[in-house]
Amino acid sequence: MKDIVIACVGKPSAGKSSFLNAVTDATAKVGNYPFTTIKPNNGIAYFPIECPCKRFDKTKLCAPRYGRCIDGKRYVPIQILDVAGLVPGASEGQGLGNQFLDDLRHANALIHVVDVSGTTDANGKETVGYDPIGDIEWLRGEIHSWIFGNLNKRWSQIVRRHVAVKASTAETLHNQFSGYGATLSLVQKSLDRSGVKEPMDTWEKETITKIVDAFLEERFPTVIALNKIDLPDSDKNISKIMRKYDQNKIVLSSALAETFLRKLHKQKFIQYEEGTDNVQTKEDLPDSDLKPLDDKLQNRIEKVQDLVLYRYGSTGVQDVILKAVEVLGLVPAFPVKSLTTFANTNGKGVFRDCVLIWPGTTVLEFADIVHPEIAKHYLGAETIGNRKIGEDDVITQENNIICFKTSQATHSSAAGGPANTNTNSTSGGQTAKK
Ligand SMILES: Nc1nc2c(ncn2[C@@H]2O[C@H](COP(=O)(O)OP(=O)(O)O)[C@@H](O)[C@H]2O)c(=O)[nH]1
Ligand SMILES: [Mg+2]
Repeated sequence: MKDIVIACVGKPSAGKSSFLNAVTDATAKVGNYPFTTIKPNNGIAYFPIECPCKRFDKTKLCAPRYGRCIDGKRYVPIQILDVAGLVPGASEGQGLGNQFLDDLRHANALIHVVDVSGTTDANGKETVGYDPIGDIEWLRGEIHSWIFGNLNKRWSQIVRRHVAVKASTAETLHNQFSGYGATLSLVQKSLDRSGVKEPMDTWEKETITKIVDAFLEERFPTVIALNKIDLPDSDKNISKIMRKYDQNKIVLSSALAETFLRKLHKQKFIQYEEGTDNVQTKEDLPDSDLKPLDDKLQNRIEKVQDLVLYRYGSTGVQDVILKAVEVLGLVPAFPVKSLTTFANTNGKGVFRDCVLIWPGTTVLEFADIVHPEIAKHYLGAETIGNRKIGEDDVITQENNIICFKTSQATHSSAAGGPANTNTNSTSGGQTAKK
């Protein structure tokens, strides 16, 4: 079992920490999360999805074990990691060097925070008129050099062993890449993507480069957050970058604006709905308990509205999280005890659990994610309308509310309460595995 981890990377002063603070300090009061280890540079962000409680007219009963649900909008927690210390030359040991790169092993996807305003240079020092377009290539290149270097320096040994043990290319590469958290199937996908078919002992440096390229694509799906859009030069830099890169992977953001708005919301100066341009003050809501604004604060809010909210529709910070989960293709799945009440064993509310699972996860694999005991005693599974689903069926948005039948009582924590009947269905934890 593995938590979903999204890592914020980028040069110094791009806004990684600000971004992390902005997304993790949710105005939504959500205290609980399922993750086992929360390191100091970790935070929890909330990924909004449509909760099935709405569709089944049960919003009032919806009681997520983790995160929360507001009128059918469900906020599912995911881990965000602030990875500091990447400077030009990191792969050659500059700055924190490999220590930074080692952090990446835990990440499922990357958010590359780019200072699009041109006010910081390649090393993050203050400047004017810097062209940030190179920063995008640079980060990719830095990670590439790190992985390529590790492979290249032992290449002759790797090949000798490969030939001696008659391993497949994927097996040998898996040995080399498992340290980066890669499964055999991911390595196979990278190989397919690279198009390389020649035997390994004929590979040139260019072939290895190609392999590492493909591996990076598979292993580190990346969303580019063009940050600091509130600053004057951002506009022209944005259009330049948009022309060159896949617009599907680019999101515009202002971490500063988001932090500001969330703070004012918390202090009851404004009503602010995250992910929207919807800001309301005492003037808009005279009967509310909002505090009145002085001129200075009023001006600052108007500036954020003019420079960010009205121009871009939102601060973009929540869109970055949405996009990161989207590139991973994660599917929300709901293990339930009953397909009529959607409750779990102890009866405390409905749709208690929502698990983000990898695309391609089968019903039986999901059973194991929810609890290994369920997979062990697995008899079958059903979805809405008591429709039977096969153990090898892939879970999609269409069959993601699942009731498992087991041959004997599963562990009480797996069942969400004491399990003492012969045929058991189960709901449980909040982790996914790849
Ligand atoms: N104008 C503006 N400044 C920002 C934004 N995000 C971060 N900053 C500022 O950029 C500087 C560096 O931010 P920080 O989060 O520490 O960067 P990190 O080194 O990547 O973690 C700080 O002074 C932030 O206030 C933004 O969206 N707009
Ligand atoms: Mg920082």
